[in-house]
Amino acid sequence: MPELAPGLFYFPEYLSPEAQAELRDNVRDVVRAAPLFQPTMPRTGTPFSVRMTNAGSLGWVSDQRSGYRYQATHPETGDHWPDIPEIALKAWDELGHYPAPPEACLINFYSAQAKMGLHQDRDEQDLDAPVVSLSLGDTAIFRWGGTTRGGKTFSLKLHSGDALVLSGSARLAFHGIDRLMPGSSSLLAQGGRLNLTLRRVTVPK
Ligand code: MD3
Ligand code: FE
Repeated sequence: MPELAPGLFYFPEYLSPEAQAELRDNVRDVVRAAPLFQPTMPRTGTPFSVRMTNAGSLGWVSDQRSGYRYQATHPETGDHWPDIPEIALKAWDELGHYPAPPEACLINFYSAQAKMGLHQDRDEQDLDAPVVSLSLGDTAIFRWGGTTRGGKTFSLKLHSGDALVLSGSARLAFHGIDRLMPGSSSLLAQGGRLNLTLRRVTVPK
């Protein structure tokens, strides 16, 4: 199991080409039920360049007024989120090694120009649970560092089908996506990249 840093595990080509195509189609169905929305930053209202949706009992959302949070319903339609795709649940079971199921599957869609600045994921109550990430479509330059801002950082190309597990001290690492490599994958007909992150939000009983 390749550990790139303490708690950061990398599984290149974890999903077969067939599984990638199936998961892509599952995400298309999720997006039909729960359309992509463009989150905005707390206080400033600056929009993210990444569009998002969720599957699961809870989904991550953000807007200027109420900030970052998890909620059971889509911010625009008010509907409950669709179920998490089977392939993603299987990845959590195989890679997460955690005794409770994920509650949220955040789905990020990157167009060719989209990026995500360095940040920590701290909106979950259960910070002992891992995060499992699955990449589909165009290759992205992923960057991560330590648990404080301004330290040394490292980068890694995430290809379609790759999985990452963030656990232990990597769970609170700063991380982001510098840029995409447009045209690097033919999985998504219109190009771009999908990233699914499976998360436990509440502390299991
Ligand atoms: C390291 N997503 O959704 S995935 C995010 O590719 C997010 O869309 C990026 O950062 C993306 O919050 C990176 C890899 C990842 C996901 C969650 C992490 C790395 C992480 C949580 C803690 C530390
Ligand atoms: Fe993140």
